[in-house]
Amino acid sequence: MDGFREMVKIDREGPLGKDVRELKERAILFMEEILEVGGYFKAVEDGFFVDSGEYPERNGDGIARQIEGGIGYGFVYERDEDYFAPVSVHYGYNNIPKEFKKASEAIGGDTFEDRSKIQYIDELDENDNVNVRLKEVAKYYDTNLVKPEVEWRADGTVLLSIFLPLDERTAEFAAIKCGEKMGLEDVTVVHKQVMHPSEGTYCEVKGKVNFDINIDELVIPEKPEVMSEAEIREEIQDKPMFVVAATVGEDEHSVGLKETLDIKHGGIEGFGIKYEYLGTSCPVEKLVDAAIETNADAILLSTIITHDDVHIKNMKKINDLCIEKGIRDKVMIVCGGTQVTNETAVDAGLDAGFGRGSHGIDVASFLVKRRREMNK
Ligand code: B12
Repeated sequence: MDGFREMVKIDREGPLGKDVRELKERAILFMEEILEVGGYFKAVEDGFFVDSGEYPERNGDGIARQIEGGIGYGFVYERDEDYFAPVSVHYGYNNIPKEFKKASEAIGGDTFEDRSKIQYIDELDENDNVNVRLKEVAKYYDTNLVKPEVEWRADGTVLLSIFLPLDERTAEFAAIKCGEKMGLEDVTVVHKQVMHPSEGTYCEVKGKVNFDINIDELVIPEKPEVMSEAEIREEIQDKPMFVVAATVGEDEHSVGLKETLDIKHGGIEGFGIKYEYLGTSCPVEKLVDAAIETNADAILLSTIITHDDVHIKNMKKINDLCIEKGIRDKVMIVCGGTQVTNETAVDAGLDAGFGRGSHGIDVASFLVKRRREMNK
């Protein structure tokens, strides 16, 4: 490495500083002995490397390899002068004739370039050969049907993660049973790990499903269009926005809301939106009063806990309170949380809901668009 000596310096005060001269001498003597015994390969055969002794001492635990032995021995040939391989990817010397731009031109393209050249080997078994196997899955080629796959087209293979409060051995067989009860075939445990002996075992289970899915029948909600960062910033610069935010009820989970708000986590603050964070376990009444006092454009509430549908109850409650206090048509109400979906929030009377994996830009984009709709 160029300039290595400038980058790395021996600590002259430390043990290496004292030993460096001796180490160099031992290294030179070691290399002299390599030459004496007949060179590098002979030294390997004699177990010079990686003997744990301090040269010239030897502990006899070096990794020895025979010169005339091992896989591949005797099968390495030097290439002829006119060696030429008509392939698309080639490492090392390939004597491509001048008339070709690339080697595979010599055969009009190889099997990577022209798939029709692939010769399937018919195993001569009329019930089990590649054509029969391809026919079985023909309905999954260029159609709307899809089946999970891992090893080959539409093999139905899936992987599941299962945690069981059991010891390793019992968990393995319980996990197989779980897989079978879930309707999987050929169930095996491909990985298991004891989390803590007092907790239990995490298992990864492999199995096969026997169904397929018609993607035409899927009901996929439209993906909301998110504005660009520049567009949002520009709009907020022209027309500032202020929001109040808190986790409500008895909810102490603050991480998700802080991620949504804070500039450091790509939150709405980064687009110029100002906020007042009222903290955790905030009564919805207090949040609504804060919105009135500050003339906020929006209320952002977070509800992670869902026991007894408390998240839906709090969403409905805040909507009702805003109606009661006469500000609902002036203020946007946006809710978020692990179990929150846009549908549950809108059904509860709010403007939008954001669940797991949502980002500050999604929320900022929504707020800007919704404010336009409300003509605020
Ligand atoms: C960290 C954590 C805690 C920490 C919280 C620390 C803190 N300061 O936040 C502590 C240890 C305090 C805690 C306590 C409890 N927890 Co807890 N906790 C978690 C855990 C492991 C991670 C939550 C988290 O931070 N996720 C990361 C963030 C980034 O994701 P997120 O919250 O989903 O937020 C994203 C979106 O949802 C959305 N979002 C969230 N809020 C908002 C708000 C708005 C306005 C918008 C637009 C978007 C938005 O955007 C975020 C970014 O994408 C979850 C399990 C899990 N893996 O989810 C359990 C979990 C949430 N906790 C749970 C439980 C039961 C509890 C306790 C009741 C346990 C107990 N028996 O004491 C207590 C309750 C305390 C209380 N009063 O709230 C359950 C909730 C079950 C349920 N469905 O109700 C969970 C799911 C664990 C479980 N599987 O049982 N917990």
